[in-house]
Amino acid sequence: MHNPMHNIDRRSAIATMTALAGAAALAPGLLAQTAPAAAPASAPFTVPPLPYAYDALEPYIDAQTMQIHHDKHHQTYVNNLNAAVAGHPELAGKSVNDLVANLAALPDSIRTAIQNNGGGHANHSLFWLTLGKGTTAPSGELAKAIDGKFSGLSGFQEKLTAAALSVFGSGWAWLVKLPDGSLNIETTHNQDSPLTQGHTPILALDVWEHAYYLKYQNVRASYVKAYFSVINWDFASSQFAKKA
Ligand code: MN3
Repeated sequence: MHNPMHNIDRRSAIATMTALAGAAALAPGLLAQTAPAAAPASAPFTVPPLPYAYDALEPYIDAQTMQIHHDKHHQTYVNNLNAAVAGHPELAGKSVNDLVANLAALPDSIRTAIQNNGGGHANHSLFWLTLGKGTTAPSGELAKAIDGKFSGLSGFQEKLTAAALSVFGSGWAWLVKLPDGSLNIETTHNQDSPLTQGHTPILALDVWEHAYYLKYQNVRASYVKAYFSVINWDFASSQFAKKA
């Protein structure tokens, strides 16, 4: 079921962001005078709207999990990230991916906060995009690369599953593109991002318990199995095709 309220909220949120972005580009001083509550300089980061309804991934990922995960967990990372960069005008204008890719360049006092909360924002923003229903297989260069590296989709599934189940505690399993253009499967702990290692995420699999506990409880393996039914291969294929 499509929730019309959700769409209206999303449209108006997009319209507001677009208007603010346009106003900021044209007259940043004016924006600060006229719309301080909507876009305070101290809160540059926002949670991107889900590109589908909360229940779009049912029955594999349930609507309640999606709603709490997106609206509460992701929002908390964004709030904490905004708090971390407040008072650091030298970081203004940097994207979250920039921040996470260059942790070593950050002030000591906020590096860990950016690692955890910038990572949380970057990782979840990508996670939502890598999910979807309707595309069943990788295409183009990604399809060839998966065949070459993993001897096909089932080999890939086996390897990503093993990686996801190997994460002790909270973390992520990833399909990434390495700087030499090849594919790799890796894991990160907590909210660490492959971007910090210079790797480009192609697929993101959140294995924190908050990603699956309501529906799957302690059985991470069932959630990981279900994940393979809701991979947005169109997105993954386009992500792989992007220049590093
Ligand atoms: Mn999560």
